[in-house]
Amino acid sequence: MGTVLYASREPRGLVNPGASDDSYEGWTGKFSRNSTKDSIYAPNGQKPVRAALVALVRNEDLYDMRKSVRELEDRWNHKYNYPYIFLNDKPFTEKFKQGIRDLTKAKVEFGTLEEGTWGYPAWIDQQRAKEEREKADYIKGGSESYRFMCRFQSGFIHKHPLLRDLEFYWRIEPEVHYYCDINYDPFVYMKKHGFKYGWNIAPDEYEPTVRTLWKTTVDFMKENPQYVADKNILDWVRNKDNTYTKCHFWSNFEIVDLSFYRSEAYQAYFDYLDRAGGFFYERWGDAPIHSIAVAMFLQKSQVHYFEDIGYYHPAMSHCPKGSKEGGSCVCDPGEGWANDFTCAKRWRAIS
Ligand SMILES: Nc1nc2c(ncn2[C@@H]2O[C@H](COP(=O)(O)OP(=O)(O)OP(=O)(O)O)[C@@H](O)[C@H]2O)c(=O)[nH]1
Ligand SMILES: [Mg+2]
Repeated sequence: MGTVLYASREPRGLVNPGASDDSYEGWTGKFSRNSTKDSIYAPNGQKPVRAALVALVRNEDLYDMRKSVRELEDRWNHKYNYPYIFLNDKPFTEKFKQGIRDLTKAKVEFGTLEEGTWGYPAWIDQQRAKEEREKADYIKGGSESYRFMCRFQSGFIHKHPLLRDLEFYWRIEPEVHYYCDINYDPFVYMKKHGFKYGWNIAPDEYEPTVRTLWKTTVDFMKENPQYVADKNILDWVRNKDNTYTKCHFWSNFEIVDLSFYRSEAYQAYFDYLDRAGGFFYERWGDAPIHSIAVAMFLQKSQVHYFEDIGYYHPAMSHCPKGSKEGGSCVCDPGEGWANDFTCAKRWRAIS
């Protein structure tokens, strides 16, 4: 066994139901299960957690998505064979489906979005939305489809029929990298520890995209105090003077107990935001929305920082501490220190 860098925080010998020969040894350890044959992790076997890797994606993202799937398979899923679910606002082409299926022996499902989950709700003033887009001189500011995407990922993805039976999802995106081997089952890890939300990189949001998100959230909390957890994590998103820190978990990587998004509290919050119109009059992202919901409705002990997972999404990366010695990682330990970001430090500082 190699050096176990996270021994104090990570479980040793995590036992999966029905898989007593599968022991967790941290990302530097070896996968000690002897054979996948007939095990719960066989491609068509029932997994210990009802979970899937899920992406909303366009047909034209095929090659960037293939890169992500290839790495996920090589670094992790070839041993675990969790299913994939791909969703699209347009029907997937045969080329897309085959291009993904060629990369994995796990089950892969493809779905299109349900009516009403992509586009404008009736109360949005589309003329005003258009004018706001034309003024928005920030990244993706002029994009209408990006806003549909953020609204869908905030309020509807967990309700899609293909996800209905899932307990957990791991969100994936095109063009990301998984730098290190992952030698355990993060779904089992989350479930065993009662974690509802798992994250990896936490930057701060660009203010012009969320001008009134915090004010709207404060109004929501005033009107719905019953939903706010007693031992919440609001200090991560709220400064002492009640302004917004803009800290958010980067949702292009997130592992989530979907009962959290399906909860009455989360639904009420999404509905409130949707009514306020900021998906269209500003450019509210699903990342700050998920994150504020985590801060309001969960306790710190229900949220896991996957510091051990080396990860890159265009613009930012996280290279785990000790990755040089770890052997399997390909990131440069001198770069990608997202865990030194202000919001990651703030996370560690709050109780
Ligand atoms: N089907 C579909 N998927 C989309 C659309 N827009 C974005 N997506 C997907 O939604 C996810 C997030 O979109 P991205 O464009 O990656 O947004 P981002 O991560 O904020 O920005 P990037 O820096 O460009 O990656 C990705 O998986 C995209 O493939 C769309 O119009 N249709
Ligand atoms: Mg992206």
